[in-house]
Amino acid sequence: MSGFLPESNHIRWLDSLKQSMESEATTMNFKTLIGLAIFFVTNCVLAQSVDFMAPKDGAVLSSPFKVIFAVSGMEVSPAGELKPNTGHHHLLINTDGIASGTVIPFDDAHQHFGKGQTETDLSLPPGKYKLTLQFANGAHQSYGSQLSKSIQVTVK
Ligand SMILES: [Cu+2]
Repeated sequence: MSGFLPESNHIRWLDSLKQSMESEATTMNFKTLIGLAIFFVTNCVLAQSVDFMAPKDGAVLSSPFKVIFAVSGMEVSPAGELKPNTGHHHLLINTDGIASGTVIPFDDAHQHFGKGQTETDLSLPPGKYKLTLQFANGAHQSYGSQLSKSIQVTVK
């Protein structure tokens, strides 16, 4: 019988091998989970977006009404200065967001908040409107669709 492990030892060896494989799998899963957690936390912290604090999408309003802007992952700064990760809000009325890098027009459909304002009182005749927030840099160059958000409102 020399050269062979006694049967009980052989089983114990298989068991310990199985256990070490299982614990390795657990370690791998744990590492994957930690990696995913770090990925999501980092992404949330660094995520850049704009949103309307008011009005709500689909709101029915009386004119004038207050529009409140919010931005995440960027700092609000007056126009004129070109600093990374800063910019100012724009409110676009019944028009689409502006492609990244394009200067936002100065007209009735594109209001600039170049002093760094984060809210405004908007007066509009009765009707349905698409309101779009567009964040842009100190030279009014759009940050594109990632920093744009549209809602629909009805003015009574
Ligand atoms: Cu501007």
